Order: sequence, then C-alpha cells, then structure tokens
Amino acid sequence: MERLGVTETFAGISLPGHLHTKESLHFATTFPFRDTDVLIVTYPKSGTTWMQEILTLLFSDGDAGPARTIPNWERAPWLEQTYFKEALRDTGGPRLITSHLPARVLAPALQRARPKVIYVARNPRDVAVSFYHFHRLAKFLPEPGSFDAFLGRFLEGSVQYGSWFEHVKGWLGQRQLLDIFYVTYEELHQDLPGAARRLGAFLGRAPSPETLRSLERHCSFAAMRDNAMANYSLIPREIMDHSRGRFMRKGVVGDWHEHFSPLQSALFDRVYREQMGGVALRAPWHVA
Ligand code: PPS
Repeated sequence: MERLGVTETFAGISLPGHLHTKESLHFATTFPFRDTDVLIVTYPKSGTTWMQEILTLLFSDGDAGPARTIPNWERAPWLEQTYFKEALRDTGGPRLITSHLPARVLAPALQRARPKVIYVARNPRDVAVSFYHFHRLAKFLPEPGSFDAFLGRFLEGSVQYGSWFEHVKGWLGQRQLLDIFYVTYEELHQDLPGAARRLGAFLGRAPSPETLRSLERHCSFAAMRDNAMANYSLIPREIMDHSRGRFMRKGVVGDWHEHFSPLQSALFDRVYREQMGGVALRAPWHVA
C-alpha cells in the first residue's frame, strides 16, 4: 500500500504520509473557501465521524439515504488529504468539509471567506485512550508501544497530528475572528437532539421534530457501529487491521478510568494545568 510507512512533516507536526503529501497540505492552506462552506474541525478521536453523521442527517432533513449509501469520507472529505480535490462535490449547496489541521495553518484561508466552522472537543484523557487503540489498527500510524509510552508522547505533543493542547487553544483563539460553533463530545452524549437543535440554529436550518427523531436514531453509537458507510469496515485490512480492534470501539464518556493508573492521572493533570491554565474553555471534564 502506498506510503503506508511514510511520515509527512508539515508546520512542525507529523502526519501520516499515506493520507497526506506536501502538495495536499499546501493545497489545504490555500483553499478558496466559500462563505457557504461548513467545516468540521477536530483533533483526531474527538467525535469527527459522529459530527459528519449528524450534519449529514441535518442537511438531508432526516433522510438516512445519504448516510446509508455514501461513505463518510466522501460526504465530508478531509481538506488536507490527497483525495480531497476529486472528492469535493460541487452541489451548489453547502459543502461539508472536515479537517484535523491546527488553526495557525488554516486560519488565514478561513478569515478570507468566513465559512461556518464547527469545532468538536473531547476530554483529552478519552482522546488519548481512543487514539492509542486506533494506532493499533491503523496501519498508517506507527505502532503505539505501551499505553504509558504513548501517553507520554501524547502529553508532549509529539504524536501524529501534534499537540491536543495546541489544537484546542489555537482554535479557541479564533473565536472572535471566525464563525465558530464549539461543542464537546460529552455534550453530544448528554443531549444529542439539543446539540442538533443548536447546530441547526447556527447553520440556519431549524430541524423539524421528525428530522431530530431520525437524526437521533441514525447517529446513535449502535446505528453507526453497524453502518458500513460510517464504521470504516470498507477500508481494506492492509490499511486498517480490523482484527486488532474496531473504529467504533466503545463510544463512551470516561473510558480513561479503565486505562489510567493513579500516577498517569496525576501526570496528566499536572500537564493539563500547565497547558490550559488561564484558558477560557467550557469543558465538562474535571481536572484535579
Ligand atoms: S477520527 O479517526 O479522528 O475520525 O476519529 P473520530 O471520529 O474523531 O473519533 C472516533 C471516536 O468517536 C466514537 N464515536 C462515537 N461515540 C458515541 N456515539 C457515536 N455515535 C459515535 N461515533 C463515533 C468512536 O467510537 C471513537 O471513540 P472510542 O472511545 O475509541 O470508542
């Protein structure tokens, strides 16, 4: 498989060379956004696929057809990946686009056109756990080693896609300059219809009660786990080794409790306090 073992370095962060090239990354930073575009931005494992599914259902007015027949990566392609140019559909309506890139790289292009940006954040402890397991099945990511070693790299920001802290701080820093809707994975868990209603208001598409009911049904963890267009089971085994785990792994809040030792938890809290002290972040997770 092409470039599976290659690591691309861009703007100081490393990214899987299987999905990115210097050209695709440069293209992303100079992309001519339209003000009608809707951009989902996340640090990996924060609820990207979930938000892609939610927006698919919102924009189809609850019709599950597109979510059932088109893979998520085509419905909301990744701006920075090599396939983006061919995948982007010019439907005349809002174009759904996804990105994991940091704000400092994308902000100039976004400030020129001011599309709608939806930023999804998740408790970084759960992100670290989910990312660790994903490294085990994704052949385009390095072997993670032990969870302890992986967590150390996650906290210092040397994992692929860079630092979670820099990502969140960078995008929060754009709140005055861009049209950003900020939501957490935990809020989606707690009240999906409520979050979908707020999203609809932000996007100027108030969902009907039927749309919300359909969205709730099709965007549940169980429905998405069984939807081949959202669960990555279509990706060949050479690229994602499904025998080593599922993309739709657990889908819960607080799985970190099952993985962190008291020592790891204390280290995590110290780094979190150092990195996030003074940052105004509306986050449902608690840090000691
Ligand atoms: S990626 O690779 O960055 O696109 O991954 P991403 O989609 O951001 O995150 C994957 C995690 O999100 C969970 N997920 C869900 N949780 C609850 N409900 C729904 N509907 C849902 N869809 C995806 C998925 O299970 C991954 O989390 P973990 O903790 O590993 O289970």
